[in-house]
Amino acid sequence: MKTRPNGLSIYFAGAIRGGRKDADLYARLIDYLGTFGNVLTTHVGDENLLQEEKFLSEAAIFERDMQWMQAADCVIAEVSMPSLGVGYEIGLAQTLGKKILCLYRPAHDRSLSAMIAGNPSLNVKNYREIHGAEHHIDQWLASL
Ligand code: 6K6
Repeated sequence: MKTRPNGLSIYFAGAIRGGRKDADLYARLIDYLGTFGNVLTTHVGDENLLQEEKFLSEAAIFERDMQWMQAADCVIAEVSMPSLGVGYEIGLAQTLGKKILCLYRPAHDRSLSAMIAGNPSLNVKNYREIHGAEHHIDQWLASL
């Protein structure tokens, strides 16, 4: 976990069991977010850490993630790869009153769940490549 005194605590959500095709993208977004504050969930982009986490029980993973969610100032979710866990985290973040940014890459072979795309409490931003996502992050964080 990166630490930066007085920075934002950022909960980054991305698919794990939902599929790891975007893991490199998550890692790059997490690095970028680290320039704004503390990313609590760096493991989402880190394959080696995920190997280590195989030794944690599922209950311990859930409990730790719930504590990080409570502590987070904001939640940024990459939602292009459908994931039960990410959907759960977004719903919980909304219940807890967190600020939430969802980043989505449209593609011809998928469409974003209406539970996310149609939710007026979420900020959903479409992008094509990472610089577009970074631009959305800049603008959204500046507006908090
Ligand atoms: C390692 C190998 C198998 O499982 C692990 C460790 N698993 C997890 N560790 C930390 N966070 C997790 C883990 N599984 C899910 N999450 C949380 O749910 C993350 O914060 C992700 O944002 C989200 C991914 O959910 P799935 O349903 O795609 O796994």
